[in-house]
Amino acid sequence: MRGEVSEATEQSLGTVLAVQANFYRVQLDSEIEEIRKQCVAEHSEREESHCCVVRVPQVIARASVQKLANGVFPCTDSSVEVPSSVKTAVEMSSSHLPILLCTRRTRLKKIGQQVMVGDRVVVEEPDWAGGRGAIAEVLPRKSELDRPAIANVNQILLVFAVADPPLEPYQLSRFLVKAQSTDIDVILCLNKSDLIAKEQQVEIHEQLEHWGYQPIFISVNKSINIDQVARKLKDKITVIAGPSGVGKSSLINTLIPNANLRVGEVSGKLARGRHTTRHVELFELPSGGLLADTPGFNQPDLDCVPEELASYFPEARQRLAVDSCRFSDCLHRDEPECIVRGDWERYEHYLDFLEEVIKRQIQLNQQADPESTVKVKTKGKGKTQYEPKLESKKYRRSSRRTQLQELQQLYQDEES
Ligand SMILES: Nc1nc2c(ncn2[C@@H]2O[C@H](COP(=O)(O)OP(=O)(O)O)[C@@H](O)[C@H]2O)c(=O)[nH]1
Ligand SMILES: [Mg+2]
Ligand SMILES: [Zn+2]
Repeated sequence: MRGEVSEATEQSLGTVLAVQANFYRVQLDSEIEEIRKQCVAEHSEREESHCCVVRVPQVIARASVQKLANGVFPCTDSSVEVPSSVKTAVEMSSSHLPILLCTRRTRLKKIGQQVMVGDRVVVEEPDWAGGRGAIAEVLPRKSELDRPAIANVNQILLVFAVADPPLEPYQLSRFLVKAQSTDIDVILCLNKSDLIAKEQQVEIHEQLEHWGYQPIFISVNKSINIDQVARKLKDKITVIAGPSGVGKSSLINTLIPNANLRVGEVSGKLARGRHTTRHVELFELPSGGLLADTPGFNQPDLDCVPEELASYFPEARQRLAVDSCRFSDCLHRDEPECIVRGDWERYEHYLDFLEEVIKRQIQLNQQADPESTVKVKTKGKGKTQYEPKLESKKYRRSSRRTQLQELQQLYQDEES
């Protein structure tokens, strides 16, 4: 993406790593050397020792510390007030890319433009000295996941264990279907391969090949095939998913030594709690690329429409690619001349999941009656969505709080 950065207007492109209060941690695309030069130019009249207090995360690649040591690099003497809950240190990522703590331009707030983790953004007026910047624009998203809320994810790394906890085909199937329904590429990793015999591994491999997948057998403990996984993650945004206890945190800690995730922690219950905000963060892989954890969900909800379910099974997709059922809206149960129904291993899973998504749709339809608070909205590709109904504006009196907020906004706009 280098070259897109316009020097004249002092704009840089970057990726949002985390959202904390009203601040966004943005990793810039440009490398340290380019920015260092700029920093030297800006601060040449000042004493090096006064100008720059190099503050880097405790664990950082040695090479980049040395690079920083002989240069003039970020100092932290900015006058911008930052809440103490927000990290203020100017950070350098392990991949040598600078990170700025950014605010969102008022213009973006006005047009209701949200900034998500994973968003590609234009950062204006970077203040290299203070490590701050302002997000002026959000580039169009290539994809958008909602749980976790991350934009532009390239792939899902699905992690299961071959033992401890035992590999449950039905649960694996559910995660695979859920992942496939996002339209994002899926990589399947089977951890703890140190716990089973080679013959057992071959057996599982064959089974999953029939499902249409090529699993990578790994062991975090014995460092088996970790390099292979690392290569697949290079320069991509990856979300890691899977049930708890399979070794996701262990894997992230191995791939990113400064992530320091707690191993053996059951985060499922807390993360599902109503009032706990789910903290989403992209961790930087030392050789480039970003990785996010999804704190425990063991039973992902299947929320697709019944007609689409079959397309999330490679086995069914294969059949549908070469032939078609008699009815175009076939749900592949007991319809005549159905080419999907058959003796493939996961057909039973398909039927179970189908029942589940049909039940869910009936529930939604019932809610969609005139008395209810949701309305049906038809989207592109014939998709049906249900959205909360809003009362028409003219009958709604704005609350005092809203009035106050509008006033405050007015003042802020005046100031900026
Ligand atoms: N035998 C074995 N145990 C592992 C391996 N990787 C992780 N574990 C153990 O599995 C347990 C759960 O790991 P954790 O990373 O917390 O799993 P998470 O819930 O998916 O994040 C811990 O006790 C780890 O030490 C492995 O490759 N082999
Ligand atoms: Mg974990
Ligand atoms: Zn059919």
